[in-house]
This record gives sequence, structure tokens and C-alpha cells, in this order.
Amino acid sequence: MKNLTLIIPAKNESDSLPIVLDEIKNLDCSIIIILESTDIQTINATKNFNCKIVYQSDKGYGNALIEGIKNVTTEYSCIFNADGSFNPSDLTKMLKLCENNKDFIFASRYMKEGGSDDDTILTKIGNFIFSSIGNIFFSLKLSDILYTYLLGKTESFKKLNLKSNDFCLCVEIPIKAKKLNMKMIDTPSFERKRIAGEKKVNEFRDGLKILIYMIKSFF
Ligand SMILES: Nc1nc2c(ncn2[C@@H]2O[C@H](COP(=O)(O)OP(=O)(O)OP(=O)(O)O)[C@@H](O)[C@H]2O)c(=O)[nH]1
Ligand SMILES: [Mg+2]
Repeated sequence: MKNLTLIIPAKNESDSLPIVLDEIKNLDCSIIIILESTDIQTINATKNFNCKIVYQSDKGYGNALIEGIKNVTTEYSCIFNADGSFNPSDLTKMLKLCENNKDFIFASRYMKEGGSDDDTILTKIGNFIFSSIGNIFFSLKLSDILYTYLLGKTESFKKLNLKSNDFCLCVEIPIKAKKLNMKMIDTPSFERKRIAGEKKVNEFRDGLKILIYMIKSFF
């Protein structure tokens, strides 16, 4: 996997991140972690690992990923969470699928053989509604647009010219990719429970922002 970089956004993940880095340390791919320069505990938690640290220019999950993508030099990139919920054993399969002339491979919790230990009833319903909006209004043909465990060609990531500093980035990626006629498919994945720490997504506040983003993108 020398041609792959994992882009890991991390905010207040000092308990989970070292466990995640330990799990992926033998993967033979590059690792970039993007965090706020003030997040000393999380920065210290990366000290014993071989990875590149990038300080984000602004606040937010989307901002972290935009900064991460700018710093990738390998042919492929994968967004990978710092909370332990993404299973790295999916990466080989996702990379193979992408090398078969695709722009993006989206991991999905809602395909047969996928699943989640981290979903609540609320997030499950929310994910279903947002994925349905994506399919009906943007013809995305994706079963899980908010999971944002996705691997793609770095060139394609860069072509999207991403702008959302917040969690709207999750839908900005597939919507823009579709508008640019990029090739994307989904593949089953099992989401594990976050190892420790608190989630940063607020279902109502971020859900509303994402909905408004999708409505604006449609018109
Ligand atoms: N650098 C950076 N990373 C962030 C920011 N917000 C979230 N993240 C990271 O982005 C990833 C996804 O955030 P989560 O809080 O796990 O979101 P989630 O998966 O919807 O929530 P959970 O259900 O708790 O897993 C995690 O690795 C976070 O640490 C941010 O503002 N800056
Ligand atoms: Mg998470």
C-alpha cells in the first residue's frame, strides 16, 4: 500500500488515536494527522509513531480534511477517523476497487454484510434520510453518504476544490464528484464503536447544516 496515504483528522482524541495508530502501524502506507496546534494532548499522543503532523489553518472537520488533502503526495488517499470506528482491514479491498479505474470508493454500513456498533436509532434514521436525498436529488447511487470512510484518487480529491470547513464536507464530496461525472461505488464495511472520548458531530446542528447545503446544491 505504498501508493496510499491515510488522512486522519483528530480533535481531542488523545485516548483513541494511539490505539488507532498502533493498529495501522504495519500497513506500509503514509499517514497524515491533521489537528489544531492548541490540541497538545492529542499532539503528544502521536509522538511514538511515524506520521506527518499538519496543523489546520482554521477550525472544523472539513477544514482538517482540506488541509490533509493538500499535503498528500501518493496516488491514492483515504479519509480515516481517529476514534477507532473505521476498520483498517477494509483498506486493501477499497484500494483494489479504486485501482480498477474508479475515482472514489465509499465504505457503507448499510449494504448487505455491512453494519455498525456505533449507530443509534437517531443516526440510523438520519443516515437513511440523507442517503435517500442524495440518491433522489443527485442520483448518487450510494447507500451511506455520511459515513465518510472513503478512498479515492488523490488527483480526484484535489479536482473537487473542496470548500466546506464543517461536516458539510461529507456531502460536498459525493455531490461534486457526481457533477464532475466521476466514477464512484460503495462497498460494505462494519463500523466499530468509538474507542474513547466524545463525538464531535451534533446530530441536530450538523444535520441541519448538511440539509441546507444539499438544498442549496440542488438549486
Ligand atoms: N482536526 C479536526 N478533527 C476533527 C474535528 N472534528 C472532528 N474531527 C475528527 O473527525 C473524525 C470524525 O469525528 P467523530 O466525532 O468521530 O464523528 P462521528 O464519527 O460522526 O461521531 P461518533 O459517533 O462519536 O464516532 C474524528 O477522528 C474526530 O477526531 C475538527 O474540528 N478538527
Ligand atoms: Mg466517529
